[in-house]
Amino acid sequence: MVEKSLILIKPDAMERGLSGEIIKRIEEEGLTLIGIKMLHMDMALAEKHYAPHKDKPFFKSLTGYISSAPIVAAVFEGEGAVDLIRKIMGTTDPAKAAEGTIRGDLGIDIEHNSIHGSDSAETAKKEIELFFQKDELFSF
Ligand code: IDP
Ligand code: MG
Repeated sequence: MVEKSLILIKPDAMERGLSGEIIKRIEEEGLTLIGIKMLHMDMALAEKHYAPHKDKPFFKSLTGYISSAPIVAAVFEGEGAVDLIRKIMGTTDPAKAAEGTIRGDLGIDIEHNSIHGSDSAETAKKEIELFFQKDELFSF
């Protein structure tokens, strides 16, 4: 199935100049970049985006972190985009993520793990609507 998925390039990656490297790794796997912007998330947007984690002990720290510096939000489209991006990202904790994955190669720790990626097609739809208007997404 052709799907869309949202990624966020997190502050730890932005601060180290890794946005191009991360986008390149996803494009190289055959997915198409159809929307991109740079923004500084405020706490309200951070709390909406991470609402599924609102009862977790790390929620306050996570929302503070994601809103601590400018980030890049991007939408990729392609066959199986959601699962493919999860695979390219690697597992949540960089210490456990495989070599060759974004988190395994570039992540710092379980919170500062360089990239967010949608975890299902339904979540992707909701997340994309939080960050992008319809006319900010393109097709080729
Ligand atoms: P995911 O990003 O791989 O989908 P989730 O479990 O959905 O992982 O967690 C969302 C984000 O919350 C993670 O990417 C990471 O930044 C942060 N996070 C997850 N678990 C922990 C933790 O145990 N301590 C601190 N931050 C965490
Ligand atoms: Mg998640």
